[in-house]
Amino acid sequence: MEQTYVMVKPDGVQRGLVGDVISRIEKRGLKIVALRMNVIAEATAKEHYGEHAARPFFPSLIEFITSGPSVSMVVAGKDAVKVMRAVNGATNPVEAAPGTIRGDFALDVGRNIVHASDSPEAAAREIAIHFKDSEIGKYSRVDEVCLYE
Ligand code: DAT
Ligand code: MG
Repeated sequence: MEQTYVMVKPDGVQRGLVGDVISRIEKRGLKIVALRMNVIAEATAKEHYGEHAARPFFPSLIEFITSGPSVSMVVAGKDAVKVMRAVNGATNPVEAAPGTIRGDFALDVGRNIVHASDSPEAAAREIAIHFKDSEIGKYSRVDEVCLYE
C-alpha cells in the first residue's frame, strides 16, 4: 500500500479541525498508520519545506508552521498520495473545490490547514523526516475487504 505524509498545520489545530480532517481521511478508506502532535522544530520545518527555500513566503511559512502544535500522520492506502492531495484540495483555498478540506474551511493560501506530500518520492522523504520506521504501525482495517476489489 502506498504511504503519504499528512500534517494538520497549526491553524487547523487551533481552529479545532483535527477531528474533521482525521474523519475525512478515515471515511475515505485511507488508513492512519502513524500519528503525533508536536511543535515542529525550525530545522525540521526548513528541511520539510526545502524546495521552497528561495521563495519570498519561505520565512513566514517556517514561522507559521513552527508557531504551535501541528499533527503529523502517515496515511496509507491505494494511491494514497494522489487521493490525499484531492482530499486537501488546491493549495490556494480560493481555488479549492467545495468538498475538499481547503475548499470547505479555508480562505488564505498561508492558512490552508493541511499538508500532504505531492509525489511518492516526496512522501518517502517527508515520512523519513518526521517518523522513525518503528513509529509506523502495521495493521489491517476490518473494512479493507469492502474497500478493495
Ligand atoms: P501544497 O501545500 O499544496 O503542497 P506548495 O508546496 O506549493 O503547496 O506550498 C507549500 C505551502 O507554502 C502552502 O501550503 C502554503 C504556502 N504557500 C505556497 N504558495 C504561497 C504563496 N504564494 N504565498 C504564501 N504562502 C504560500
Ligand atoms: Mg507542497
